[in-house]
Amino acid sequence: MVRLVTQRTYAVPGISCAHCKASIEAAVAGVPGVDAVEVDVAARTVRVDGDVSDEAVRAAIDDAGYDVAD
Ligand SMILES: [Cu+2]
Repeated sequence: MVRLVTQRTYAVPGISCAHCKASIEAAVAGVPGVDAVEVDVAARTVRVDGDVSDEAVRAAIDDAGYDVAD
């Protein structure tokens, strides 16, 4: 079975500190298919690697209390 591994980056303007980083990374790591998640506090971005649902990642970030900018 072919596994599609993609890398996506989400802009999350509300990221401001290490707490935000930890909260979002923990939330997104729980999404099925996520291989890696990295929050860049300075750039206010969330990079997600894996075979994941875009909607599920957005929902996880939202549930952690942050808005994804489009
Ligand atoms: Cu913070």
